[in-house]
Formats: sequence, structure tokens, C-alpha cells
Amino acid sequence: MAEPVMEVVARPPESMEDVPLHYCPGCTHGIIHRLVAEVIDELGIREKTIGVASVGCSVLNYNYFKTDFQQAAHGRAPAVATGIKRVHPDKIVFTYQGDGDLASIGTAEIVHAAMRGEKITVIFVNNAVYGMTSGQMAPTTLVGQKTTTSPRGRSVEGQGYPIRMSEMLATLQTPAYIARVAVTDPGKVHRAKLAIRKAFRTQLEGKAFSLVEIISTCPVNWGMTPNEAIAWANQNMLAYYPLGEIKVPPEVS
Ligand SMILES: Cc1ncc(C[n+]2csc(CCOP(=O)(O)OP(=O)(O)O)c2C)c(N)n1
Ligand code: SF4
Repeated sequence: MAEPVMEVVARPPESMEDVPLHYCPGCTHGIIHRLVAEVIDELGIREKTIGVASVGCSVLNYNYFKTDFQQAAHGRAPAVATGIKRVHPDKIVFTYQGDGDLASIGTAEIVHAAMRGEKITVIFVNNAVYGMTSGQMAPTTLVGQKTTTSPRGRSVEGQGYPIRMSEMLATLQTPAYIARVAVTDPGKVHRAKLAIRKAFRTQLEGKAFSLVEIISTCPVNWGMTPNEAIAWANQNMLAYYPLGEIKVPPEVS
């Protein structure tokens, strides 16, 4: 009897290694890796792309992308990417940063790289907590959200309001493209990819700084199942962090 033929219906993008990811079940970092790798494939830029890994759960993403990669100290990815891009202006340079990394430890670096108009692309993963270190409160944690360091919920009196980094950076003169997307249902994943593509194209066209904030889930530290985490993000995070393009250069379509 003939062996049944197994049809391959899905494989990793060319720019991703075919290896298991270390992320928790239901974590959305894996979806975002895939979207970035698909965009790199479709733009045909793998050989000239250099990623900068930050510190957080995505610290090992240099094991997953087939592009060149450099590790940066916590929060310093935009500064490291600045150096790489200035030395190699012909390369496509992107950072991949969590919200603890970008909005807290690296606040200075991201603000000044954006204001200098560095021609880099930033992938900013906002899951409202410090994931890797067990779910402490981040600058992006929602009011009332319980974390390991805000067990009664974040309070405005105690910790202030969460920072909307994309809106804040969009007030600066120089950034070319800033958008907020989510990966919490298939339609949103599709739109997230379009935004990531636009951000990379902004850089390819020689325009200034581009950033895509991606609303994500951390089911383990939120104390939820993956499905509960998706529903919580859709209901609560999107109410405070509205999706859409916040700054677009007229020429980039
Ligand atoms: C200067 C510095 N401060 C703190 C730490 C500890 N630390 C490592 S990962 C991390 C949290 C990262 O959270 P986030 O950037 O939100 O990424 P996630 O893990 O949620 O993807 C912290 C605080 C460190 N390594 N270096
Ligand atoms: S701790 Fe959170 S962000 Fe980190 S891998 Fe697990 S689910 Fe993802």
C-alpha cells in the first residue's frame, strides 16, 4: 500500500529558523516574530537587515531570525541601532523591544533616537507588564491592573497614568511613521503586518524613524488562559491604547 502523502501547509518564513520558540503557551511574541520575518522576506532585505535584541522575554530572538543580530543592554537598543545604522547606512536596522525595556529602562534612548530622526525601525511589544522577570508593573500597566508589584491594582495616586508611548513620540517633529496595532485576532494580525511593512518601507525609502507598537498578551503573568488574555487585551488594552496610524508621511502608502 502506498504511503500517505503529507502535504506541507505551513512553514516558517525564510527569514526565521525552523526551531521551537521558548515562549509560554499563548504568548504573542511568536506571532510578531513571524510577521517581522514575513515582511523581511517579502521586501527581499534579509541579507542587509540587522536586528537589535533587547532584554526581556524576547532576548533570545537572535536565535530565531536568520538576519544578523546584535544584543543590546536593557533599554539601549535604539542607541545601539543608531550606531549600527550610522556606520552602515545601506543596511536595514530594527530593534525589537518590550514595554519595560522601551518605556521604562530605555525611555531616554527611545525619545532621543526618535527626535534625532534616526533611520531605524522599532518593533515595540506592549504587553503591559515586565514579562521576563515575573510580571512586575510597567509604565504601560493599566489603572487597576494587578501585577506582582501592584497587588491591589495600579492606582493613579500611587503610580500615575500609563504612558501612551506612541502618542508621546508622535508629538516629536522628526519621526516619520508611528502606528499602534494588535495581534489579538486574525484581522488585527493582518493589519499589524501591513503596519510593520510600512515601517520597514519607510526606512527603505530613506525616511526618518519608524515605530510600530504592538498590543500583546502575557497570559502567564496576567494569570489567565491564552483565550482569557486575548479577550482581556481586546476589552481593556484597546480601550486605553487605541489602534491606528498615529503619524504617517504622506508619500508612504
Ligand atoms: C538595567 C536593567 N534593569 C533591570 C533588568 C532586569 N530585567 C530583565 S528583563 C526585565 C523585564 C523586561 O520586560 P519587557 O521589556 O516588558 O519585556 P517582556 O519580557 O515583557 O517581553 C527586567 C526588569 C536588567 N536586566 N537590566
Ligand atoms: S512571560 Fe509573558 S511575555 Fe514572556 S514568554 Fe511568557 S507569556 Fe510571553
